Amino acid sequence: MNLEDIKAVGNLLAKPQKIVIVPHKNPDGDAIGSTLALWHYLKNRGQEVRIIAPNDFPKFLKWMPGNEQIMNFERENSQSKTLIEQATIIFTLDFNHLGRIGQMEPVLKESDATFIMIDHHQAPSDYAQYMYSDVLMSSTCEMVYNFIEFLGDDDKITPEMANCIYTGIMTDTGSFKYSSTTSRTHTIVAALIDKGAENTKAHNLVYDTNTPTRLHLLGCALKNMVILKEYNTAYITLSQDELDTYDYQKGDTEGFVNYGLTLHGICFAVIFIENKEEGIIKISFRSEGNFSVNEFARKHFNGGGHTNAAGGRSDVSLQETTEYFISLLKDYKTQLNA
Ligand SMILES: [Mn+2]
Repeated sequence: MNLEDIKAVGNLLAKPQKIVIVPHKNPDGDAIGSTLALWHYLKNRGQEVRIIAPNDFPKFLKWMPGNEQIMNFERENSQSKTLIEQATIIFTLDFNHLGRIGQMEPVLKESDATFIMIDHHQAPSDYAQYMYSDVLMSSTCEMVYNFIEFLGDDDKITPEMANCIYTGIMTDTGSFKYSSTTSRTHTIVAALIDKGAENTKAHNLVYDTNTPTRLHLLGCALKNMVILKEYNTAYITLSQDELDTYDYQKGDTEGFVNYGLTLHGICFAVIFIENKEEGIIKISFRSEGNFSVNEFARKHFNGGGHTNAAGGRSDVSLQETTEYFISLLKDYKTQLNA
């Protein structure tokens, strides 16, 4: 964000506004952490502010301070619409394309509010008047920390905000191990602990919350894993029947895709998850090194994301989807063996 924009946003926030903060659909730790931290910050500045999420989010995130204030657009539809219609400022966090918010898209498109984007994904679209977009950032949470610092308010970061920002950085960096983790990330994390972030508690509450059925579902996923050695690729499938057998709850498959990358020599890992209700196959892509899953997902599976982590979808059956996927790999053989 350039100085001029920071000044302009600072001036906007100096006046009373009606603010709505929006994370992407199926919000993750970074989306919930960043929207909550910003919510606390703006509320403490005396602003009228609400977070409206496109849909529900996993239980292991429902301990973060203020989470009970998050509105669910699916469940509280008319109230959400009214708040968006009345908003003078809309912050969009952890996404950069209105297609990422599902049924909220047409409602946001109608709004005359000033849009402010804070996000670290590639190829932002141009709906926002003020854009803080940086693909080199570990997480939107790290950017919210910077944003508050830009406004000269890092001394106003409360323990509540510190816990939310810490959690989002932790989840988006795979506990500080992905290549997007910089010395600056660690400097911010150190500052957050000084400001009251409870690091051990955040880890326990997010990662040590398995249910027996989730571990059994993981077992099923790992058993289904197919390893394509010639492409250094591993993929997992989960059918709706399998999800039902293990009493699938929202968020249960989070992180499953990463297991493929723990295999020696594998640099491309994918999970295909059948969703009968939506009639789609949800896909997550992960890679190590230079192979861009963002480009792969954009080109073939109506998705996108980052170089090493992206999502996509398919409208054909699980079997047709994996067959199509395998047929694509031929063209990437050199890249995947680099
Ligand atoms: Mn993120």
